[in-house]
Amino acid sequence: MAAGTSFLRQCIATTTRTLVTAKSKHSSYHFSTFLLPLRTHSRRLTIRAGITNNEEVAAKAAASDADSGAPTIFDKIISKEIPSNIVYEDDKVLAFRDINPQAPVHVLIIPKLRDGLTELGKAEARHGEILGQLLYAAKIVAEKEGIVEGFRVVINSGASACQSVYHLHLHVLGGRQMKWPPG
Ligand code: DGP
Repeated sequence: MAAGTSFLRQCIATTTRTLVTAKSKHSSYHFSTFLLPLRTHSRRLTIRAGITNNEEVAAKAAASDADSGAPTIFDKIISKEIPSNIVYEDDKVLAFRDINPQAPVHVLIIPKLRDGLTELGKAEARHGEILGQLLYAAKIVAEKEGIVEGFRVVINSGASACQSVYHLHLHVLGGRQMKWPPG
């Protein structure tokens, strides 16, 4: 009985995270639409929980390959092997629109040379200059996109932050009211 209750609580907690994610990605989804069936049908509960876990599982899978040195999709974007919608570029950084935008403005900024920066958590003192350049590029992008009066810069570092591409990148988000805390 106690174990069953604990399992149910865990499922509801997982599901709640799913709902937050779903709402942020598809603003037409409403919390109550999901929550009621989830409380009454444990089968659906499992299905919904799977949505969140996919994101987390994908992030963990990406993390397991993070230090292999293998090129990422961003290397192909830098080399223009695959197309992207470039917003800003200089000799050190590239800024392009995210393929899966979470706001009216959602731009990724990456260093052209990864130099060990698979994630922010791998930064060393020698990376100070490029880290500053990336942040300054975020301000330039915000200006170019007309959101400099209010924007958010996000760096997901590591699997528990759901980082999915292991080439350091800043997300520049804006064009809508941001909420806090983030999911
Ligand atoms: P993160 O989860 O913090 O590692 O963010 C990675 C972002 O990269 C994610 O928001 C989607 C974006 N992304 C992945 N593949 C591509 C791509 O091929 N093109 C573009 N423009 N963005 C991509």
